[in-house]
Amino acid sequence: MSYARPNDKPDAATLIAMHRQMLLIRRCEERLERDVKAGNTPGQVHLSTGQEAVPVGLSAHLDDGDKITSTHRGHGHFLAKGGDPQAMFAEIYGMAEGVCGGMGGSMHVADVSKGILGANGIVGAGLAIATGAAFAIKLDGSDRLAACYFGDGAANQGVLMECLNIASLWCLPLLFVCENNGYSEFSPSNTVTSGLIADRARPFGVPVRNVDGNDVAAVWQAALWATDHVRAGRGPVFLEARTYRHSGHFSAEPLVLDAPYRPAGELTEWLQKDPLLISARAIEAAGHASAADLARMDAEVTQAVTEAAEAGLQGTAPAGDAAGRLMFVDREGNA
Ligand SMILES: Cc1ncc(C[n+]2csc(CCOP(=O)(O)OP(=O)(O)O)c2C)c(N)n1
Repeated sequence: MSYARPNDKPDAATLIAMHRQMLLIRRCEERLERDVKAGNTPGQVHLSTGQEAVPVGLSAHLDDGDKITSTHRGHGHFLAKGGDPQAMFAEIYGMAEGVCGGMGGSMHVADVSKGILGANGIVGAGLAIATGAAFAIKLDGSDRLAACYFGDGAANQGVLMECLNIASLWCLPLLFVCENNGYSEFSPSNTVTSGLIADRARPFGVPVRNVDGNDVAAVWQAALWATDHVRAGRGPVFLEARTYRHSGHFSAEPLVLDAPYRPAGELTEWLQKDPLLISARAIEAAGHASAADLARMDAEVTQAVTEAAEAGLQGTAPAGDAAGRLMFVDREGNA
């Protein structure tokens, strides 16, 4: 029995909503890049500009009851899952009004009420957390699922094998989502990764699909197959989305057009395949909206992002004892 519905395509409203969501992520991260330069953030950020289609195409099939785990490059995962932009900005600025009280910053944005179990600075750690979340869902007997985002670099961590094994054995409702952007920090994948990443799932009997991670409609379609499969109780699936980060690995890196570890012209080539361009072309070609409509949408989103960031900057510094209070609880669980 196949759970694939290859002819199902996102309708006009979904395409437009996904375009808006990708714009939101892009404009938030562009703002963050400027914030780092302006000294508004206590630390650095890892941007996912260019990779927006993956979390947006998947999140269209998720709601607050579904869980995600994220990576060090997690702003897009957070926003696509419905995380609040202002609370994210405040968090990254280190403010008490931040989504984690200003204690986590960019690499730990989390909002459990939205099923966002957190970004994570430890490469591959989200895999095990999502596997645990999927086990909890299974014990609860609900039709929820857990999805773990991880990079091509994380695909070389042993924890991936452990999670594939147990998720398959216990038929867990778990969606593995590899965002293959071709680089692990400053190392091209072909210098650190052997074989094909999706092939790592096959010996465990986990179904695999490769998808163009810059085409949000393609991701939406693959995610429809994946979420149908998982929700039907058929066990885990593995998506490998090929994409590319426009930015450097992190914001401390000089953002030259072609960084020394990238072949000349590679970024320019990928900019022609920008997920926003692909999505805009598809929407316009289908007559769902005009270029002028999309430009208006962009202006609205940009304005909302500016307001969210400025409001975040007006926050207050966390109280001196806040970290201690969040670290320790008494026997009754009170902070
Ligand atoms: C366990 C662990 N090892 C090494 C690092 C250092 N590190 C930070 S990001 C990164 C590369 C991750 O590459 P990938 O998983 O492909 O994600 P991307 O940065 O491309 O999004 C490494 C090795 C780390 N944070 N955690």
